[in-house]
Amino acid sequence: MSSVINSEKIPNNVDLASDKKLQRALEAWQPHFIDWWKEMGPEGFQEDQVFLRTAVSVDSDGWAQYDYVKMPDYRWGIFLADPIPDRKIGFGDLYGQDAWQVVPGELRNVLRRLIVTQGDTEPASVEQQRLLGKTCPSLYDLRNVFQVNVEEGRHLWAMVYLLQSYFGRDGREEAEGLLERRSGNADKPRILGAFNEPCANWLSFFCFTYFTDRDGKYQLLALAESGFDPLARTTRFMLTEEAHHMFVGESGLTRIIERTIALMKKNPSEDARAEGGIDLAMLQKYINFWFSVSLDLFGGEISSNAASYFASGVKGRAKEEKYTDHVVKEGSMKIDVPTVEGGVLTGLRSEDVPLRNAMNEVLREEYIQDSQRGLDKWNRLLDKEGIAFRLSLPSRRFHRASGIYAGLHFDLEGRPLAKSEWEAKKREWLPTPDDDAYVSSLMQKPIFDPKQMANWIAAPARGIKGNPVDFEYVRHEA
Ligand code: BYC
Repeated sequence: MSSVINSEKIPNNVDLASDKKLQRALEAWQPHFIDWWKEMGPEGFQEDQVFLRTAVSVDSDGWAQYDYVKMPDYRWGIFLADPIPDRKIGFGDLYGQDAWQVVPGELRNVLRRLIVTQGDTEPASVEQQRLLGKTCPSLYDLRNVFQVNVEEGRHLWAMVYLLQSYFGRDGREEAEGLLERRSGNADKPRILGAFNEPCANWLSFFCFTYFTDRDGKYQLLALAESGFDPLARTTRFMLTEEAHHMFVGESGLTRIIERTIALMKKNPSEDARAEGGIDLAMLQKYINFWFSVSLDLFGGEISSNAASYFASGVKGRAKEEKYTDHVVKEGSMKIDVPTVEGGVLTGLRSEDVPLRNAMNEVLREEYIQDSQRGLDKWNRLLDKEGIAFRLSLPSRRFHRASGIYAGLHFDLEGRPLAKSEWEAKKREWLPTPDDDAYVSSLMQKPIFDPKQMANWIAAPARGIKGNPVDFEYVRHEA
């Protein structure tokens, strides 16, 4: 094996040492990945020693190692969750048949497209977050964004492994394409909307990891059911890492709220902004934005693509085992479909949509309920502290850019609005350039002293892997 592609440098459980075809493909791709990482990965920290977790096996009680590492030397590995012996397809028309160990010819294009779409989001998120280090609120948070970034890098490797091992030449070309598109670039954008949105400050980052990474959780859960067994096994292991990314989002937003409460209490008129903090109304606007762009990631409410993914055994529902009917030839879901006359939105009509065509909505519904948990927790915190403000999720119809509500206007409760009403109100509901400027103004300077925390966020309750909060998680040469 070449000096770059070996099992020491690339931890794996896919027998890379004896897979000549995969070695050759990775040999061609890996240097491009490193070039991409150096160009588009975290800017200004590539030489630092960072206390990172690296996946080294799939054992549930010892899958990761923690140590200082320079990010370009991170050991991005390839892991599939352990096989389930004699696994069967768990849903759709082929329910009960053997899962596929190779790609069925007739499903090749569809599977490739899903794997490319999933793979595209991973480097996109690294690109979106590449400047955040320059304004970090603490070394603890700096390490967390880098941890998220290297693991998104590993998730890219996971999809590249599938493309290179199972999709021949087109797969290798797609693997290159994943390094060529760029988040937010008008000529070669990333595939899905939310991954082209700027994630320019830490409030956006925590909303992104709370809301957008949670779409990742649900999409991975749905792909973990796939009849294509290597995809199911890869995504099952990715979910282990994804949990930490959502923890970063949930704990980050919780810490912002804790700090805002403390600043409100300090101020005679409960004005967190006057104390250099993030007011709750601002947080609500960011929630409105990131929740709505993340809802778009689930695809159309009524989707023949989703129906055929389900029918053919390619993509199931999250935790398919909790349902009783896995074939779903019958049954429907009520969906509020907009009624439009002469280009004007007139209202909503409840329609019974065959359940297979509503699979995107089934997943979106679970995602909404899961997202609500954090809001409930934050509202309990506000209540306990005697603060009347309540945070809420906007309606699923609010500010949508894909699906049946796209291009139409709804208020936060989902009531139809005329365009002029929307134009008059949207500044109250979504972050304006002035809001972004205010949030960014709080985050002008990075904090590299392990004993300090930015003024707008509370310290976490505990550090990483048993270390104290003020541990030197990143050894940064200023
Ligand atoms: N933006 O039938 P439809 C993650 C396209 S996040 C732009 O409604 P379908 C992560 C769609 O491709 C998880 N285009 O949707 C998180 C289709 O195009 P064509 C990522 C969009 O096919 C944080 C057309 O619109 N994983 O892991 O059911 C950090 C109509 O399609 C959008 C996946 O997404 C959009 N938002 O697709 C790091 C899983 N939505 O056919 C990582 C793989 C739809 O007309 N992807 N379109 O050209 C899928 O399962 C599906 O492609 C979708 C929905 C869920 C995206």
